[in-house]
Amino acid sequence: MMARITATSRAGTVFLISGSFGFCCYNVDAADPEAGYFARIADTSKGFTKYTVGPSHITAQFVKSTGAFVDSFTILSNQDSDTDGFSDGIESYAGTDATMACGTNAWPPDVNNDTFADISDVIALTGFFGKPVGASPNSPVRYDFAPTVPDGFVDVSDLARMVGLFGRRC
Ligand SMILES: [Ca+2]
Ligand SMILES: [Ca+2]
Ligand SMILES: [Ca+2]
Repeated sequence: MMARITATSRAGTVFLISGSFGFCCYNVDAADPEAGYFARIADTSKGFTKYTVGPSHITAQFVKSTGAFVDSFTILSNQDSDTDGFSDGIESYAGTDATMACGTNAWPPDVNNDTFADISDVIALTGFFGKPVGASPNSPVRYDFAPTVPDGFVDVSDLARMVGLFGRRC
């Protein structure tokens, strides 16, 4: 069983119940007066929650062993220490340096590290377009730097953010 209460930034505490073993599963009563407090809930899957923790973010992903339930969320810092337009949280998540605005793995849209956001970066990103973050052939996390809380996919929000900076130098 897996249940989660809101993960909206600054919305308060996140409660996560993740059943890893034992008898599966007690039925969830959707009419229960407390059911509405849960952002995601399921009574059909067993599994565990994998946490990925960086200096300015935490990502939690439900890894199922039975059933089909899918859930993940990220909590991150909105501070931007190097004032490069990308929060420490996004940089922590994507693996760029949150204290360096320019250079190797320093500015999220400059995926080829040549200090420009240009067509080479767009081509590199479109190579993973539509893919979730994960092991090959999925996308490296480096390409998932949008929206404000990255969503685990390389899609139009990442491309739009990159194209919005097209031609700029970090
Ligand atoms: Ca930054
Ligand atoms: Ca570049
Ligand atoms: Ca994304």
